[in-house]
Amino acid sequence: MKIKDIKILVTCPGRNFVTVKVVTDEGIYGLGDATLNGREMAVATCLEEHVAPCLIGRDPQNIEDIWQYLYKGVYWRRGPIGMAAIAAIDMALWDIKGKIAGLPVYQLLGGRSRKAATLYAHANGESIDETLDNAAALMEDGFKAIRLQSAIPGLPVTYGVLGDKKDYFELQGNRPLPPEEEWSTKKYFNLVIELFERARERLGDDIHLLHDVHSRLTPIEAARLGKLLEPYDLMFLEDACIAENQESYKLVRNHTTTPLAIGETYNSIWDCKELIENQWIDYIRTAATHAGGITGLRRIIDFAGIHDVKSAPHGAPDLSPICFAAHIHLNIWAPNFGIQEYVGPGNEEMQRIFKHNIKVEDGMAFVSDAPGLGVEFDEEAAAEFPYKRSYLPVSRLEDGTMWHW
Ligand code: KDG
Ligand code: MG
Repeated sequence: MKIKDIKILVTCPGRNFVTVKVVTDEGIYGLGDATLNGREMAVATCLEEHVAPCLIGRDPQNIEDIWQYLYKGVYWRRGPIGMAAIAAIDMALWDIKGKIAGLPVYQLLGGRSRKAATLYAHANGESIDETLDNAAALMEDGFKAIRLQSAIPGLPVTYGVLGDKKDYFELQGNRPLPPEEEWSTKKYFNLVIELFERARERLGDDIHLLHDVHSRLTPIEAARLGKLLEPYDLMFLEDACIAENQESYKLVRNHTTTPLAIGETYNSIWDCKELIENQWIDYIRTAATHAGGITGLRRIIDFAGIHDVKSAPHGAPDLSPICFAAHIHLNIWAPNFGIQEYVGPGNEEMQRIFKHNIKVEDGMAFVSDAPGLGVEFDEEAAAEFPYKRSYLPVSRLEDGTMWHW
């Protein structure tokens, strides 16, 4: 079997997605997700110009060798663009292998460790009341774990709470240049403690609660927040501070027993090696799309497992349903799976383009038994929604200083 063609398909059904289709000379094809929010065309060009031409004629069954060829064989190792390109090819090759074997990918990984993957949903709001109303509705829908984010009083807009009331999947197309947002740690602290205090009063003690800081704190501020949130028993506090200096988390860890999660921007095992081997974190949030695909993420999950760190893959709307499917296969297999982030099935246009039958019931995702990843991509429908340049916002302190993303 040989790789005959590699198509790179960019579409914007509300937000941009980069999809790779690897076609073989025997008619079997595989799909992969290469979406890198705000840098979509950089990955698409990398694939088109620098990756695809090197793979034509190779045997798609040699997943490991192709992974190593694209990783070790390149002078410029790692980095989000190169690793997203490797990721998409890798996912497509696992998809092909599953189709050849007539088996779903989780069976190729080693089979089931659980019946389904527990999900955490998002409750966002312009006020604490609105956030808690949304959380209560998600509990009614059967979710057992919910991330709470609420707008910060006194700031014009708060990232991640859908201030413009748009749907998650329609946040793009209206941002041809990066919008600028303000951040105040002082105002945030007042809000976040009250949010969790009132959440426990209203939602009770049985529900798992989570929160994403989006890296806006310094290590000592993160340590203080973790400590102040201890009475509210979070499942985890995510991205409490940046960990370019991985030892920052030693400081946070030494001050709090609130579990810590990080990793959604990481593109290789090296970005989290010290965090994991020193047990400074509890959950690793790396995504298959951004860390070298199923092969890359499987390696991180196994490494995490021997250090009692659980997986909690990133599941934001800028990861396509192909990535979601790859995560569900990994989650069903991984002995140290923790929880999967989930923001819903996507808008109507997305559901027309990406078809799969992963069932979400009672706050859990049930894997599809279709061979491979179990996702179909409608190229004609995708062509109706061309790429639109779009950016995430940037963050500045109230005096104008650029701040951590
Ligand atoms: O591309 C950025 C988003 O994926 C990110 O803002 C979402 O932090 C996020 C999360 O935890 O889903
Ligand atoms: Mg996050």
